[in-house]
Amino acid sequence: MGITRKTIGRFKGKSVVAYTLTCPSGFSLTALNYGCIVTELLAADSTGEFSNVVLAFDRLEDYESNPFYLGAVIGRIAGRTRAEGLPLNEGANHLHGGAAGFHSQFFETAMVEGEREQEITFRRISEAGEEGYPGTLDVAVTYTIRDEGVWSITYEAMSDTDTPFNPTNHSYFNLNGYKTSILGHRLTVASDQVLQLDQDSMPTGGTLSVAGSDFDLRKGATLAKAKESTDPQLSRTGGFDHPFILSRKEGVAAVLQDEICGRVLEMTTDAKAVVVYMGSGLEEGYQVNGKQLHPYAGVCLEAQGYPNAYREPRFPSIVLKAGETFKQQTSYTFSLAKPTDGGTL
Ligand code: FUC
Repeated sequence: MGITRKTIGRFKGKSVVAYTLTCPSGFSLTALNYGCIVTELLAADSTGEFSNVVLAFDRLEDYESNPFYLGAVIGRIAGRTRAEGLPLNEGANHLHGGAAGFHSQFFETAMVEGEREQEITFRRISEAGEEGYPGTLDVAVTYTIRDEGVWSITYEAMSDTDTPFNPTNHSYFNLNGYKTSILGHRLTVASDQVLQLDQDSMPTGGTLSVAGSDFDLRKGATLAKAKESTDPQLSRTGGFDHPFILSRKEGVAAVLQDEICGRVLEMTTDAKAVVVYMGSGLEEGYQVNGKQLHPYAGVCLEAQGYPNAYREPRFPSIVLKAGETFKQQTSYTFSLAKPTDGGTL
């Protein structure tokens, strides 16, 4: 119970510290002061066995470059942005805050230990000009875990100049601890529309109704269905790698279930969209959770504003005005399925 800290290595001449937050039930989260990377999230299955339900590299050094952004906080802007002056790190695009985005930066830490709740806040100053962004941004990311199986992420930020800000968390969930791929997981999303993507996965500015398509997750579907889909939007990306516009401001935005182990993950958020990424681009040659990494080893549920909103006037703005406070919260709640749960939103 409580919070422990352990220095586990050095990146860029600085100590990498792992903080482990543990609740009385055994629900536990471990995160690094580098990229706010979540390396372990222990949740119980229906037999009471705890497994790490996020993908984690076995070798610490793989986190220094972290090609798949495993477990990291993404900033200043999540997803793909038409570069137009921002540094390129994926073809002609600026992706996930650039090569030296938040995922590869050190943060200061502060902790609050409680009986049934543990909290850690990661904070850093992103200097004006960092990765091409205007304004000095003071950013804080707080992870709170609660005994009943809730992990909440709260983002807070303030800038001295107008600047785009659209953070997310890039944890890859696998509810059975990577005993199998995520293709058998069932996903439900409260979304009537997705953003249409072009050949480079950049939003075109258009939206597509989910009705009658394999994007319709309002009653849930297995992720295998999206991988096998002949919808041109899905076959190009090998399944979901798309922003779903969230239809409701309140309530559960998404539910992920694995019937084999019985774990259920519910996501709530005040963000406007969730990018569902099924890990089609995950590559062999890395060890995660004690075995070889494969495509579809994990699925990301990245709550955020619309990708490319910085360049697309039709999308809700992601510009944080000078002196204003940004606040966004996303929670992931773990529970166990009752046999009759249908996963309908
Ligand atoms: C996701 C995706 C990308 C990418 C990456 C690692 O958020 O949208 O396509 O490959 O992260």
